[in-house]
Amino acid sequence: MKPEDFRRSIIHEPGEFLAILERRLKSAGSSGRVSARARLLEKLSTCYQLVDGELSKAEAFLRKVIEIGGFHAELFKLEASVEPGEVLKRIKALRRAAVDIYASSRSGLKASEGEVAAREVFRAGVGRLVSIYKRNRRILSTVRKTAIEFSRMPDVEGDLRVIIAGMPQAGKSTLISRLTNAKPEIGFYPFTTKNIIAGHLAVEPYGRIVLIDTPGILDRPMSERNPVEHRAVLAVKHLADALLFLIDPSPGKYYSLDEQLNVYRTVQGMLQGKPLMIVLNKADATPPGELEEARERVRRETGAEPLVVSALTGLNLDALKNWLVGLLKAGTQGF
Ligand SMILES: Nc1nc2c(ncn2[C@@H]2O[C@H](COP(=O)(O)OP(=O)(O)OP(=O)(O)O)[C@@H](O)[C@H]2O)c(=O)[nH]1
Ligand SMILES: [Mg+2]
Repeated sequence: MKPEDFRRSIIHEPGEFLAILERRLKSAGSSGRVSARARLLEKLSTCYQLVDGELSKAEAFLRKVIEIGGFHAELFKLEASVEPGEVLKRIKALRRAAVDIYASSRSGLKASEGEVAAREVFRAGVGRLVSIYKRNRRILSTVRKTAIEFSRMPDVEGDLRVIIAGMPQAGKSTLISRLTNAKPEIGFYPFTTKNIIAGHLAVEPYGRIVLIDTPGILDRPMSERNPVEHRAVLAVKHLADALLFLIDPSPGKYYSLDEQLNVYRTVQGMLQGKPLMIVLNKADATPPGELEEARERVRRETGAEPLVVSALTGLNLDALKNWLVGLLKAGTQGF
């Protein structure tokens, strides 16, 4: 997926589009000494071209979303509450309706007798074209919003995509900023990160690891999740080749170990057996006894050996990096 592909298919905000249409209708057909009928024909054509141009952009966007599928298709559905395929069908139907209105108004205009009759046909044609657009402004507005969101998404192409997941405030953004060139916002409050963020790690000669920072995921059913959490869930489901699950065992943690392990199980269930590492972060801020207790608890409940690190001080980040590089090498050799 290339974010710039989406940039090209951003349609206008509906209010803005209608203002452009109004302006263009005023100026169309006003040059030269042509007949009133020719002027109206030109205005009608301008109106059709503008409406169809906007709809065709929306159509191109939806085709792209459907073609890419996965992450983008689900994110679209989340924003629009309707499948992209359904919206595409609707847009195609609108384009067919627009061309029919244009064709019939055009021949009506040509066949009309006198200026009054011609204006009547013209007004009806323009009115119907504009109302096609107006009646669908809600969904067009959503199409625009989603195209903007997709165009701003980071490039996540690489040889190994690693998602950093965990509950809010586990230290995900701190970790990605330590391991890559990414500069995410790091805050002291949950949901500091609202969108997915990518950082790249070039490992010569094996290739490029893409780390993806995600918003926090709370311990609750999917139906109660907010749109920000959904972005993280979709990234886990569709973008992960491997995953780092961050747990905060420190006394200052926002969420209990129970809650964090519940979210771990949810995330693990979505990964379909892909490589996963549990990372106990904030070792610098956790007393040794509590750290050991947490490590033991993770082992017991997950059967996995967690890696103890501090994203803040850099403790053990080399070991973490080595694990990632190992995965990259294994993947590169496997193909
Ligand atoms: N002591 C200590 N603090 C850390 C460590 N890693 C992160 N923090 C702090 O924890 C807080 C949250 O860090 P972030 O990296 O923003 O956490 P996040 O998981 O991205 O948070 P959300 O975006 O809200 O989900 C910040 O105040 C960080 O400075 C660590 O290893 N040790
Ligand atoms: Mg964050």
